[in-house]
Parts: sequence; structure tokens; C-alpha cells
Amino acid sequence: MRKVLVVNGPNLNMLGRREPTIYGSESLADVESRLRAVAGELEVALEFFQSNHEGAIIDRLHEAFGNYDGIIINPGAFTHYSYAIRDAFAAIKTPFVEIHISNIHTRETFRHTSVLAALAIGQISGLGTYGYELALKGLLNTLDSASK
Ligand code: CA2
Repeated sequence: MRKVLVVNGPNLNMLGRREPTIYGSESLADVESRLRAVAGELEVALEFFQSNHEGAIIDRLHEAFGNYDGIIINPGAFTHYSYAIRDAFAAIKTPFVEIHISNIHTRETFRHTSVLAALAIGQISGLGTYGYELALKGLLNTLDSASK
């Protein structure tokens, strides 16, 4: 069975508790259980990790080295400036999809840049929490194509 790690970065533990107009009303636990249901249908094993700390995310990515077929990450604000997380992805070489709940390209200028996107299979932005499901399907589709 394929294994996928789902990483959520800083402040995403607050999902559903504040700013529903930007991020919707679902909690992170709701997002996880919905994604687990989809993963069950697709016969893929998921593991979830959330941290507000850059180093903890980097440590988790290092631990992921060689242990997952792919990674889905919402890096939160680290998206826009964490060269350290970018270097971790470059080191582990695990294929990943970057997902954002909001459309980062229509928000403040500082959110328009992702320092990770150039290493990603692709980026999903602005489709709400449904984007996690799209990220999973997109990741698996790319992995399937690569193994043919
Ligand atoms: O749109 C996204 O998914 C973001 O990655 C979310 C980050 C933001 O810094 C990125 O620019 C775009 C912030 C997550 C904050 O999540 C909250 C959720 C509810 C209440 C407060 C924060």
C-alpha cells in the first residue's frame, strides 16, 4: 500500500476556530477525517503531522526520507520564506504537492511567492480545504504515471 505524509505548518491547528471567511469553518481534525475517508477508497495509508515550529517540520521531513511515496504539505507562512524547509525537500527528494486553502496569489504581495513551489510536483491554492483531496489525487496520479 502506498504511504503519504500530510504536513500542516504554523497556525493551521487554528482552522475552524478563527478567520472562517478566509479558511472556512472546518477544523484540521475535520480535514483529516475527510482525507482519511478518501484515502481509504484510494487504498493509500496516510499519516498526519502538524507543527508551529520550523525545525520540527524539518525533523519530520528528515524522518520521512525513504519512508513515504509522497508528501502533501500546507507549509503555512513558511511557504513564503523558509529556505530551510526548501533545503529539506531538496535533501529527501520525496515528491510533494503544496496546498493552500486560500488563494495566495490574490492576497498580500508577500504571500504571492512560494520558495518551495519550484521543487513541488504542483501547487493547489484557493480551492478551500477540498484542495487537500485534490492534492492527494494529483500526487497519486503523478506517482502512478511515473511508475508506468
Ligand atoms: O491558505 C493557506 O493555506 C495558507 O498556507 C495559510 C497560512 C498562510 O500564512 C499562508 O499564506 C496561506 C496561515 C494559516 C493560518 O491558519 C489559520 C486558520 C484559522 C485561524 C487563524 C489562522
